[in-house]
Amino acid sequence: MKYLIKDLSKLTGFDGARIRKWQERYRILRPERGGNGYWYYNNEDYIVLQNMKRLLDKGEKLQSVVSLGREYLLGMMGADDFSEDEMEVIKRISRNDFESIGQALDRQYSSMHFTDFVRGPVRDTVVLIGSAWEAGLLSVAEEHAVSRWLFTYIYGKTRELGIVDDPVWLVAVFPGDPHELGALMHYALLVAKRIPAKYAGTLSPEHIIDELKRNQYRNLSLSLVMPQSMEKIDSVRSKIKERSGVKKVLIGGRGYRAALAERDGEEKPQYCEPPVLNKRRKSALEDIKKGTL
Ligand code: B12
Repeated sequence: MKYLIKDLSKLTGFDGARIRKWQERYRILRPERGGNGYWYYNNEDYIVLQNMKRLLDKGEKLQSVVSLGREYLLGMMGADDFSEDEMEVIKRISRNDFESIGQALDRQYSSMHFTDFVRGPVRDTVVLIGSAWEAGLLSVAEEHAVSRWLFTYIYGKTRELGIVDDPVWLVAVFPGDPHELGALMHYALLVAKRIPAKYAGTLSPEHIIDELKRNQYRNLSLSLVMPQSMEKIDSVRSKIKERSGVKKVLIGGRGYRAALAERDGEEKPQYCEPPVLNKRRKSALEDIKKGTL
């Protein structure tokens, strides 16, 4: 994945001028220059900035943080961040052994309600996949394979609740957001409430509008995980509402919660808390404090 400086700025909250200054002064980012003159940053640059942000948010001084260097900042999240059980799941993913993950999930499902199952073990698995990928413990191919498997697993369990005819509620991913599993979980929770819903996945606004016009939908849910401005959210919502005639367009997910918090002037929610407290990060902080770095 390639990012422009404005993407990185949106994702990390650092403004573009600051990112460029750090790039030139500290050489901790390694963007490539495109033929059009734009700088293209990669996922590692994003992780470096994300980890810098974590340390700066904790009150560390910029000089101490940049003195850690690119490699250190990149490696701040690693196997140490995950519990033994989580590492076991990650190893199984790497071996393509999805069956045993499914069996473990099934065992948990057998002792709880579907809703708690989705909000608990299923959610934990989704977050684990994302965190392991971000930590570099899963390759892109492994993440794709397991996300696809998990999709089928959740969809299958939802269908077991019974097929509801004549859907009145459409569920889609907020256009442009790459996180599909959050939308699927929302769909699963609607079906658990016996709401006749249909899962549409990732669609452009035009295709969402076409689908809404073709059927008797009353509501549309859009699931938003990435941060997005309230202006953009409102414009997508009103465009779809006006052109499709659907009664209600609901937006939800962590990206929407963040937009609401920003609009109301609240502190942005903290993202991506590591699964367990990071030992290496803890020792990095101690080293900074002792001045031994
Ligand atoms: C899983 C995950 C991934 C998976 C996605 C798998 C998939 N196919 O869905 C993968 C690994 C592919 C991924 C990729 C990326 N991700 Co990601 N990802 C995550 C992770 C771990 C979970 C997000 C998620 O799926 N949440 C869904 C559920 C669990 O939560 P939810 O949104 O609140 O939804 C619930 C409810 O709100 C409700 N709900 C959902 N929708 C709706 C709608 C309505 C109307 C209602 C009422 C309710 C409702 O139902 C759900 C169940 O209760 C988060 C970090 C985290 N800890 O959350 C990062 C995170 C969202 N990702 C992030 C980013 C940046 C990315 C990338 C762009 C790059 C990167 N380095 O990570 C790439 C995109 C790649 C691409 N292709 O473009 C960032 C966003 C940064 C930010 N500032 O917010 C996060 C926060 C991680 C971080 N670095 O801090 N990611």
